Amino acid sequence: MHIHWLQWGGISELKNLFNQIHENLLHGSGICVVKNVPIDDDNVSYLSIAKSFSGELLRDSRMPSRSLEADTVIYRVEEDPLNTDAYAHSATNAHFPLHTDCAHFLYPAEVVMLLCVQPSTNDGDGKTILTDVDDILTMLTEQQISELAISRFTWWQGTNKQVRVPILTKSDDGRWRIRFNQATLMREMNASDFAKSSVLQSLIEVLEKIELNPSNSISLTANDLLIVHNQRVLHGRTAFTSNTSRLLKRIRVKVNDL
Ligand SMILES: O=C(O)CCC(=O)C(=O)O
Ligand SMILES: [Fe+2]
Repeated sequence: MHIHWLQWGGISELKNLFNQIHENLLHGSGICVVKNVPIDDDNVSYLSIAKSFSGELLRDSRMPSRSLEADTVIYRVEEDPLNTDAYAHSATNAHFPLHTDCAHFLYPAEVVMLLCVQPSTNDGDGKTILTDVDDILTMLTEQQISELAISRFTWWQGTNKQVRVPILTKSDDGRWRIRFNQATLMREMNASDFAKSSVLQSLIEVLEKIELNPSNSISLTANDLLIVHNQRVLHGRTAFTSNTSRLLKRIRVKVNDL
């Protein structure tokens, strides 16, 4: 994985900063970290970057009990002792395996932003794990790739909505895209069909290997803003010690041109 490191240079430099982020997400590695993004109660700098995409800032309405900010577009990723949703890794201190945000949506957000307000106070835990689809594909066989690109997996089977789409798709520019979240897929497919699928088990083994390679993880520090192309890069995090006040603020954006 390759990270494009950038610096916040104030509102006057926003256009230039945004152009570099956009260019990276469009043609580059799909992973940027902007350093020194100021944090204030109104999230002014953070929202100014998010709004530069001219896309739709998505609300996470799934968990009304969670604290939300800025007209509910900012979701606080923090350990929540009151959380009872077993699928809401973001509200726990547990390991969150490599995944796509909104993997079960018909159209997952193209951009996921995570602003680190406070890292875990325990050095070396709560690390961010990143990998891009091309690195994953180098560890799969041709046969596995074509199965992942052809099989329509059951991502969601709600009454008014069904989402049955492959894990790998090719976009018009010939680049691969990926959607994956093992917990949500297992929930919809049922555990025994999920366990019987050898291609899914192989993919999970590959992702576990990627997670174990230290060169695929970084420790975000306060004021670091991670921006990933959510359809080309998987992200996750290692477990962290409970009660360490780790806090990230998350924004998801639907962007037509990415
Ligand atoms: O806690 C993290 O570092 C990642 C959180 C995350 O991936 C999410 O909330 O979707
Ligand atoms: Fe996520």
